[in-house]
Amino acid sequence: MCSHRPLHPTRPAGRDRAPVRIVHLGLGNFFRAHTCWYTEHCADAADWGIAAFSGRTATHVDALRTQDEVYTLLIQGPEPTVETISALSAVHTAAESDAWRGYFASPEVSLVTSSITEGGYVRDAAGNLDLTRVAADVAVLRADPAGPVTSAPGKFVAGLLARRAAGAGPITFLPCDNVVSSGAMVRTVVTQMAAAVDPGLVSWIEANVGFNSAMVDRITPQPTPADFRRVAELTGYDDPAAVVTEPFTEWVIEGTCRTPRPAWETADAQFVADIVPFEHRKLWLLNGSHSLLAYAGPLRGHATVQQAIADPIVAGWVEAWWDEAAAYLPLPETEIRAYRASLLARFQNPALQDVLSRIAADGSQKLPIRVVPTLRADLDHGRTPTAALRAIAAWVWHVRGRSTPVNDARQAEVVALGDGTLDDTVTNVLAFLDLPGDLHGAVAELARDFGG
Ligand code: CS2
Repeated sequence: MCSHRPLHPTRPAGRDRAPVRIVHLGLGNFFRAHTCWYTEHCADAADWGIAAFSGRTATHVDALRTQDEVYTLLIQGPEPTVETISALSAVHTAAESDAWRGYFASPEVSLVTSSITEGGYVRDAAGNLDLTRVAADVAVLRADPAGPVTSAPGKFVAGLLARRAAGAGPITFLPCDNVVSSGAMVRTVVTQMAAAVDPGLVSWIEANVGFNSAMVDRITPQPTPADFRRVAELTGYDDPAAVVTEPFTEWVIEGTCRTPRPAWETADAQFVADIVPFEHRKLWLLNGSHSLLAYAGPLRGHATVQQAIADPIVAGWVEAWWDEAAAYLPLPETEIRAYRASLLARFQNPALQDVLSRIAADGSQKLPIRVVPTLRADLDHGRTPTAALRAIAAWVWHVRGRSTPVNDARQAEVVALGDGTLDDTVTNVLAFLDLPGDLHGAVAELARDFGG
């Protein structure tokens, strides 16, 4: 008897590859749980295909090509459910630069989305493009606009050079990362990269390129072997490109896009005039507590968000952080209460195992936007920001190598912060985060409270 078990997911009937009108950088799990999910579910999905490029590696590209670019999304709610996502029309490795420029040169392509993490935009501490780290790409593009580049700003500018040369018209950037004012941020790095490569491109960008900010939210851990097994049980096939996520999802986009976009509002994305309250609510309450958990949790022996939040001491630290940060959110008390309750339930989701090392990565990029704003606001109001300082104190141990290994966009500098005594590290960390040195005593005491 031969088995009819399919080997992998296949494109569902009626979901042929849609024409590519979105080019995306960063083929990670979050993108496939979030942006692809919204594009899959919008009313005009048949008109909007995504061509996605992996940022650095070729992860998932081969698997996705084998299975018509479709993959399984495992949604871990009270009951697990699976969906086949078919919004990808093409996938490419980071090295396929001709294909990248080809999409930009196509007038059909209207949007550039990205999910490349905070560090992917290659900014310095002041938020400008770090020209020293993109110098090689600048040199390549000056010599040859079709030359191979590796940084995201380099790729964006290579794409725009191709678009200008092809006369393909306006285009819109819509970044999907956890940063503040993401549209303005990308405008800055793209414009600064353009100025370094070809100053004439700057005015072309001003005239032709839109940049929208967005707040994105869907907790998307690394899939575990048990998740892959669950996908196989529920679908009958193996899917090495499967993604695991939670039921909750949110996408809030600021303003109107300069060029056509999918009707994402039909999939419950929100379009708002002012993104800032949404960004602050998410970055401070969700991501801020995530970072606190990521650095403090391992000091109490926890490896996942779910384990850490089940520890009453850690949960108390999270609640204290939420009290502190919520004071600066211009939102009704009831809304904040409901959001906190929903966060707690999301962190407790027993079907997810969100490893803290995932969240601990890139603290240099995350703490300044997740924790430091509340810390400074408290200082300005003459209050002691104990919960924020506890997150910093936990990071002190992290950079000293006591919890999960350091993995940071500014690796060498961050590792060096851990040199010397604990007091030295506290001094280094405060200086690195541009915080007042007179916080030293409070941070050192909180660090010692963790023990060790
Ligand atoms: C996490 C986020 O990686 C991190 O630091 O805080 O990936 C978080 O899971 C998402 O922002 C949730 O939307």
